[in-house]
Amino acid sequence: MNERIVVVGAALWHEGRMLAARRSAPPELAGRWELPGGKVEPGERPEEALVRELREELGVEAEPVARIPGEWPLGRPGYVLQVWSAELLSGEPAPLEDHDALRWLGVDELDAVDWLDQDRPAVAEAARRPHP
Ligand code: 9L3
Ligand code: MG
Repeated sequence: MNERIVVVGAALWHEGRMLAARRSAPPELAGRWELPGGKVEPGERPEEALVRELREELGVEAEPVARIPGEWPLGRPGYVLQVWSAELLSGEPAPLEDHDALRWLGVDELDAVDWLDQDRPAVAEAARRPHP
């Protein structure tokens, strides 16, 4: 069986800046920056997974706004990254799970962090498109 695992990431915007999160695990990804998110669970819609992951990882409420066209293969076979733009509704993001630093980046600062390879094109696409 060809298992396909969708990982959702959020280009989370607030006041014109996008949130970048630095991974603390696993060791091969630690220190690299990503769009926060995670695996879609069986029976879950991707947008639901995104809301859940942002709650668990950052302690915030957020609303998915639009899918960023495209899909980026991840390192593990069968895994793909899909990205939504999202708007911060409430809460102050904190690195509660899997991250050890957060940064809000303006669109002219997006190159300031060492993104995971697969996230880099997704971040560029999200920044090019209209955002909340
Ligand atoms: N991943 C890559 N970029 C992202 C996210 C949220 C995740 N923006 C990769 C890292 C892991 C896998 O997807 O190999 C599953 O992610 P998680 O559930 O550990 O966050
Ligand atoms: Mg995650």
